[in-house]
Amino acid sequence: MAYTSKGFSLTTSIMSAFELTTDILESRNIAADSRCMGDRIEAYRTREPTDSPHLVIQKQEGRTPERYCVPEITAAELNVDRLRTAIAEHGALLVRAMFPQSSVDTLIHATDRVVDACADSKTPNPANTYYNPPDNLSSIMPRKDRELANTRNFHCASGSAMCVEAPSVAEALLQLYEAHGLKQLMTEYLGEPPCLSVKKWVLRRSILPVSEAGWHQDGAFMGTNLNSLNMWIPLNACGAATGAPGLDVVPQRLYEIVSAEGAQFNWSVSDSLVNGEFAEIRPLMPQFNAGDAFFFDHFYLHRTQYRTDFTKLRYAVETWFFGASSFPKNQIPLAW
Ligand SMILES: O=C(O)CCC(=O)C(=O)O
Repeated sequence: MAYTSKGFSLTTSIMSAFELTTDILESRNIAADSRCMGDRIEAYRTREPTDSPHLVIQKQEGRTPERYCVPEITAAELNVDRLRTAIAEHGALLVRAMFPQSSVDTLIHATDRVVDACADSKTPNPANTYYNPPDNLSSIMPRKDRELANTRNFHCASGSAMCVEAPSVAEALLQLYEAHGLKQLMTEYLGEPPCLSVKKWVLRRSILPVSEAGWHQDGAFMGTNLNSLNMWIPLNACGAATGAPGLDVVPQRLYEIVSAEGAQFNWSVSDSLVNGEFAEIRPLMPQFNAGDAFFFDHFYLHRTQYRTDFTKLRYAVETWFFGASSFPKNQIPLAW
């Protein structure tokens, strides 16, 4: 891909030369992967974001979409223009069948193994594909061991785990994303090479019954003077009335962080505010299929789908990408 004064000149072509199988995953060199992940984290230890990033989504005064919805396209239709237009007009884009079932099955198995290994991390275990945290995880956190322990406890309680706990899984995911054209797409979208984040790259397996997680915009704790894109990959059918928790979303492009007044946390938004302020737009609960890719940024208002009668687990991978110079330092960036 060539970078010219007008930006990146090639549109993204989606490739799929590499698919992730458990055999491929388990044949990786776990020591090399752990070193590599450690180096990716180290690359950002002293790096600070620019104070004045060029924001890739600019506020469009007075522009309202024809209808409030979650726009959908197929993987073959995905390119940077479609992505940027959807995020600017609707706040999100749902790409159907981005990843094939073989990779999805491998990731469900990997998520089970990583989440279980993290929950059981006090039991001594030889380093393996599914658990081998890089040595610098504690020292990179601003409050060191305390912050790492809090982050791990938070994940453990919600059935999730940071991808970097299992560097071989993380490296294999990067390979999978690159094979599907996502590194190029993110570079084009963000206007510079992407980085990822230790804290916001998460393997998720829901716990039932689902507890009421607050409506939120990730910008409330990441900051907003940055460029971001989350790719949320459901690994099984979820949302709507599937019986497995998806995401509830407010299908609108927002440019500000909504007030936390009356909410449970200082970064969340109360139910009554969502139902009052966004009554006309009406929150949606889309149906997601295994291997879809749901893109949104730090202004999108959403929550883990909440109802009391879910009967099925939901697996997902959450991966946030940021500009290499416009990242939230508090989420612990790492190089791609
Ligand atoms: O997977 C979930 O339920 C929550 C995901 C989320 O909040 C996010 O990706 O920002």
